Amino acid sequence: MSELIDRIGVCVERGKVNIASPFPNDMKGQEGADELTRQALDAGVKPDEILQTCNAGMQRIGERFSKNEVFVPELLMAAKAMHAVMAHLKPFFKSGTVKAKGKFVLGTVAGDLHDIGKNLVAMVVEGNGWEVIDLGVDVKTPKFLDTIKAHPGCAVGLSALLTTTMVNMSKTVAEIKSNFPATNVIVGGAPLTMDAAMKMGADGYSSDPQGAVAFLDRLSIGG
Ligand code: B1M
Repeated sequence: MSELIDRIGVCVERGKVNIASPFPNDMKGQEGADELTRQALDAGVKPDEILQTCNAGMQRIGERFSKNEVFVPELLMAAKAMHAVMAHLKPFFKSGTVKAKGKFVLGTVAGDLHDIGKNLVAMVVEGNGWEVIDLGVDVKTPKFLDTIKAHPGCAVGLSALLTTTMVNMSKTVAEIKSNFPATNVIVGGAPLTMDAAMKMGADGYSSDPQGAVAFLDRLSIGG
């Protein structure tokens, strides 16, 4: 079983989406992230375990990208393979929703196109009973402000994966706080830290989706 799980991580790292995918050349004709994830779930592997191996695969491709061993096309294929896995995992993260605890407006900040982590946050938060209004990627401040206005009482989550877009995140947090001081804002994403989040004026920071749920649940019980 552990071999099957490892293979999913390798498929994500190598960008092997499914059996029909001709990329990468040396994996032509082999099953990909799509088929192997289905097999693993059918065999009773926990979705969390699959997610863990995929995150490790993403980590490896990121490190190779940093060393100039692979380039943007390889990152894109890795993201595509990750999406194939997530399509299978989504129902597990979403199950259990009963009645919305509140609204959570979520988006990746301006200039940033990374959405895999943000999508995971959306799934887990939704699965924990919150209505998620996902604004997508490269979300400019006015879009956040308009959405907050349209959904009074909502909480807001901002994601950033680039050190350069943390600057935009900071500006968006400031605008939200200046226009809607009572709105609770949580930030997250690989380059963020609690310290950076507090300096931006955010109310919370989490390094993972579960921490975002904990933050939101504290709000919903008035804590
Ligand atoms: Co980009 N990229 N990328 N990339 N990419 C990184 C982030 C990078 C670290 C790679 C590297 O150099 N090692 C680097 C950033 C360096 C930096 O600024 N510190 C980088 C770069 C430089 C770039 C480009 C500039 C490359 C170029 O064009 N020269 C470019 C920028 C494009 C843009 O955004 N304007 C770029 C492009 C891309 C792709 C489009 C090819 C693709 C994204 C596809 C997509 O998302 N649809 C991509 C990818 C895949 C990556 C890596 C390999 C993987 C990111 C990922 O999905 N991780 C990444 C390297 C790495 O992370 N090791 C890299 C898996 C995901 C589950 O984790 O997103 O961290 P993550 O989310 C986590 C937590 O952070 C947290 O929960 C999630 C689940 O645990 N979290 C939150 C996230 N948001 C949260 C919000 C919360 C709470 C928790 O509350 C609201």
